[in-house]
Amino acid sequence: MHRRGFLAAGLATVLASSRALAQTKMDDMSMPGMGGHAGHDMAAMAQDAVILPEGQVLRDLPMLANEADRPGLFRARLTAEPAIARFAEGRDTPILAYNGMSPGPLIEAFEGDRVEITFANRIDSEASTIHWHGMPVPADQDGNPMDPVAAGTERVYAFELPEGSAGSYWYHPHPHGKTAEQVYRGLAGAFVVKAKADPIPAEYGDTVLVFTDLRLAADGSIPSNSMSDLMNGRVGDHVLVNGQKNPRLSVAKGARRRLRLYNATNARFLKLAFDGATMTVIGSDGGLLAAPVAADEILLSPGERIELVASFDRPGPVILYTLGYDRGWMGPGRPADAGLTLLTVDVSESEAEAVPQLPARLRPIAQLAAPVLSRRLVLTETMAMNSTGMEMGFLINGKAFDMGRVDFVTRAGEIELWEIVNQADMDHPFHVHGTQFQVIEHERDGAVSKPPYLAWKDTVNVARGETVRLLLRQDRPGQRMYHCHILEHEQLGMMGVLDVMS
Ligand SMILES: [Cu+2]
Repeated sequence: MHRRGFLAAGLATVLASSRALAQTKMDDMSMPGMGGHAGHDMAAMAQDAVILPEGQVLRDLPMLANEADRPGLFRARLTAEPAIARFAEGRDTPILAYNGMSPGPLIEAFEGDRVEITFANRIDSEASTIHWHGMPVPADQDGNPMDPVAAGTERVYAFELPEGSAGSYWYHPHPHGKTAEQVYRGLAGAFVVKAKADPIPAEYGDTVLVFTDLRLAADGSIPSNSMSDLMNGRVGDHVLVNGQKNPRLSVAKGARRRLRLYNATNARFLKLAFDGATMTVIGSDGGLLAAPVAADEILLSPGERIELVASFDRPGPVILYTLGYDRGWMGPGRPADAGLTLLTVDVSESEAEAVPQLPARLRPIAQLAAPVLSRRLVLTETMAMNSTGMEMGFLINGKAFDMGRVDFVTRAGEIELWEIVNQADMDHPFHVHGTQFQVIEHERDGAVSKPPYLAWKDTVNVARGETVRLLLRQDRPGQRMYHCHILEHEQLGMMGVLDVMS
């Protein structure tokens, strides 16, 4: 590995402790040249200097090859290791990669398959794990921070994909205190579980679009988190699609495309729309909806996924772009979030061959029944001065995460109502491990609204001042995490432990 990469990794290790970071003096934020703390200033300089190429042909994510010798088994290796990427002309960028790539290879398996993935951690002197975000895997296979894979070691993650589990999942590290950094340095990948009988016409294809959020310093390196990043969550300078900036896709007029959109950024909210194509939502985090729903725009908060069918009925360039969304921002440097072009689709004048219509019904979704109990989780942010500077805290029910503490005990198979109350000044996308839940209502300023459709989800945005109620059932025993998916907020305490008893 490059010497510069070693230095970056070393600096990151020094800065890693969340307490040390949280206690960084506030005035470091506005001082350029303060090493790792000056991320935003370095980023501002970098924006002048670093230009990423646009308009390359959208690449399909390389697939993780199945090495199994029999049907029904998916067996492979994933290695997390330092690598060098080339995002900008003439600049090497030290990153962390799965099997040498970022995003990591696309994993595709089928309902009913058994999965055995050997994970090798070759990150310099840092523990890691693989968390199978949204997937119904046993607690001891889910890459919890309590189950670290030490640097230089490996382990096997093994689990079954139950019938009915088809959906757009993803994988990323979840080690204690290092999740945010390992993700923004490059570790995230998509895991698609396919249905044996899929109601979406095969003619629509199946295109995975993983959004990540890159910040590059002028020398091509990825700067460490600044104090502003820790407070607000890290927002980068370049939203990438499958690792490319504004790539191009060519389709014929009248074509329909099935798109799986992944927000794999640390903290960037993506309010998305097509200019020149229509969108129909067909799936959420946990698989297909009961029926397709037309949409003009989609808010995809960090950690969320959505499945769409896009219809390209007008020739010419069509763009997938962002609209503005105010998710709350502390201090200066709120990033411009509107008007980013993420993807350009060239729709030709020639007509596509006729394709089947979307079915009116996709799959049944049974509404979860009456809960046996309800829990209230109140999200707050605190800021306090102490002897070493300003300390930020992101809390659930007044407590910061403690790996040795169980916050809630539940029973496998019992339906619970969770009321997530956001009393903070920022939106917090709330994620629960190990299961899919159903959002039943949102409440804001006394006004209660229902979600537009019933869906299986594992991550839901809870806007500032909002209360979200959801029904949830854990089917497998063991300890499960729940947390804010702004990964810097998770790092600074907005996470808890649910112990599921059999
Ligand atoms: Cu948060």
